[in-house]
Amino acid sequence: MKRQYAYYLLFILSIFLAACNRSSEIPDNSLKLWYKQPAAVWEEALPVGNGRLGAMVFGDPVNERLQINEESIWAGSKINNNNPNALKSLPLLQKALFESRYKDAFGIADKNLLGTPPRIRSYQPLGDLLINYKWAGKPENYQRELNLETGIATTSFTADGKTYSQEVFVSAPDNIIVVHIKPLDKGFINASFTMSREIDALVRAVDRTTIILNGQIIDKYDPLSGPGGEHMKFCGELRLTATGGHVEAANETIIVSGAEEVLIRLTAATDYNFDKLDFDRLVAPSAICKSILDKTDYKSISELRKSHLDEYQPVFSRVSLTFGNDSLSAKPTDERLDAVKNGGTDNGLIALYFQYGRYLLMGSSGNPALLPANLQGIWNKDMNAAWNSDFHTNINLQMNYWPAEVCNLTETTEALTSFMEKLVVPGTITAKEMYGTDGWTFHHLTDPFGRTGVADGVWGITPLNGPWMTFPLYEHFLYTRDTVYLRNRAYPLMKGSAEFVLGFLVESPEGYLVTNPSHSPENNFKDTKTGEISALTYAATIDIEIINALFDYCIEASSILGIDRDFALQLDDAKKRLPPIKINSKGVIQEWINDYDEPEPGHRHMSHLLGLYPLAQFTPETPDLFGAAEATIERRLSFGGGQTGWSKAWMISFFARLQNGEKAYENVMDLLRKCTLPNLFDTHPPFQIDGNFGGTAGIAEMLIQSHNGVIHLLPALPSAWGTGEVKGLCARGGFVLDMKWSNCNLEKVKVYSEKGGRGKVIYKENEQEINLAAGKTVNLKF
Ligand code: FUC
Repeated sequence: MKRQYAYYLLFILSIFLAACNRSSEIPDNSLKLWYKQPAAVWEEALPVGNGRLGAMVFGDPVNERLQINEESIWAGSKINNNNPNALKSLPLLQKALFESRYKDAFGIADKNLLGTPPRIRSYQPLGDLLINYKWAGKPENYQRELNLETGIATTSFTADGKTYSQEVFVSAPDNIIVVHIKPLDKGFINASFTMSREIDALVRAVDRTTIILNGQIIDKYDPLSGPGGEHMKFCGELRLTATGGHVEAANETIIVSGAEEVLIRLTAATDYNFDKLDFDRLVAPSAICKSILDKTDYKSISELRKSHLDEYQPVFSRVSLTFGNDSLSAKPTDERLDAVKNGGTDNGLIALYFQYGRYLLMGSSGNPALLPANLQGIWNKDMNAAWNSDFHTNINLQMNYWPAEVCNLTETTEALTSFMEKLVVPGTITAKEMYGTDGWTFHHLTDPFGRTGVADGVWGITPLNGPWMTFPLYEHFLYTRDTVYLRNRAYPLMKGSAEFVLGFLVESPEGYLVTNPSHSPENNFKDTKTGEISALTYAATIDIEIINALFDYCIEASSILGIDRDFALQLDDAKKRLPPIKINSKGVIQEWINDYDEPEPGHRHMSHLLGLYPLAQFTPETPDLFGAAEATIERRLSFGGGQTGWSKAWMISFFARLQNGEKAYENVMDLLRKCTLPNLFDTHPPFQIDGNFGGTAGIAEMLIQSHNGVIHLLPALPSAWGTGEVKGLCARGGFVLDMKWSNCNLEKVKVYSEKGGRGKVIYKENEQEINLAAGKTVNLKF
């Protein structure tokens, strides 16, 4: 009997050990995008970036390609494109719009307000780094991955019986792209290395260690986008160190034979002068590259990797998110995505998508970025990119920064703040020249040269896009409680913006203070009385929501800072004279000043719902507007709304604010199913990064909300996320929270406050007050 018992125990023990063994064999890929084949097209390549430099790694073990970007390589030049006729035609245009004479209004606006010239030029790639590996046989046992925990893209394979690894990362502290190729056993590397660019550049291997790509964008004159000429200068420099073997240089190529290891350091620069928002012939891109690379000449790969990880990891690892076991991470990412597209569920993929959004924001807007994340973050392969890969300010640039604060990446907003500070200069000229006001503004897009006049067409007449873009700055204050930032940086911009609005508002026939001209981004309405279709109107609902928020923020800030009391009173008075937000005959939030028809009721923009998210003007405390906001979304969706990536991503946050976890989750799944490429980039065919950022922000919004003075825990938790844990999400008021839940019930909550402060925390119907001293943590029980 005893022996039987011992055998039984032994049996159990062996099963246990076998299980342990198996689980240690399954690699943890929960923070990896990984694939069994190289990228066949750009949309399958893996992005790496440090905010200033970016690369798309194809991971081809024979013909490797790294498509490279530097944030300031832009075609075009600095132009004041404010239409000189704007100011004198403004009264005529306003009159036409007040009198619903839309054809007249269009004619006046098209001729006199449209930018001169109306179009900008494109953000462009630096070029490619091309590596041609020579193996006797075909590489096998192939795998490539992007590890979000390290920010390193690794390709590994066996060739001629040896295992090789190629690592790529973009170091923020060293400001370079690093490529390290190494056999893991005693293999040798035979390969040639070169750089290339389709146009406007010359490449040469200067010696056995250095390849230089030198160029200058030559723009042709185009009446729509402005003067031609020799514009932005740029340079890319590559330095190669081979250990052992033989190295020679020929024309634009370096050829390495029989090396034990190859290390490439690559950087790029332009003659862009951020302070002037212009290229500057006093800046020498090649000298910048040289000085950056000189500093790393004596650094080994381990030192380079260490300094990269020391800077990258503490920021990335601030937030973790899991929904129980990520059992599917043993499958390649493209197969996981395909399974989801075929109707499967995969919470682990959602957590990966969430973290990928954080990774992409660090990679496109982290230090040392000068410019904010553009429509493609920093990653663009085209000389004429879709929408020029520009800074679109009628939803897209705003959406790029939605995850920044809540997802604990507050430093990524620095590039945005400083860009906005620069835009104030041309924006002040636009306010004065076009609208005759104080303050500053810009319209629906801009470029690094600071275009602030009207772009593209009359739908570009959105003078309140400047004010809208001040919100991320105030949000930065709300999350950090950094009053020095508020006083010196955010508030001056907000005040200038409010001054513009005050000067721009005019009295409408109904006696309201209104914006005129005005436009609900990219949507048209049909005037029920005249049957005419128009984009332009006065007092589109989005404008009222923007002004209410801007004035509230300014009033609050002036009281926190103890300044500008009279100005705050003036704003308060003006606020009282704005039109109310209306619910129309269909029971939805009315998008325009009157209850017009909608030629496109499923339009992708949902600008009049800014009040639901990201603003918090429609909440359960305003039940009518809250209900109408919900009806607005249902109506939009029933007509095919939310069809593009960013629009779908916005839906997630809308439903999160409506505290409808199931619908929010459905939209997360739709985002993955309908709007996501194999490398998890968001589509707006081809690719647009705002949907990635909007998706990440939306997932965070399902887990935590912190508007109107209350921190709301798990406000939109879907049943599919029954078990989970999140650490490091931020709440307004300067709090950082960890939460753990199972069976859809919150089990643990930890709140930390860096600066100290009070707050109210709600979970379901329960409410608790917190009052934390600086640096203190509290565990809450609900
Ligand atoms: C807005 C959207 C378009 C596109 C463009 C870059 O204008 O309406 O769909 O995303 O930005």
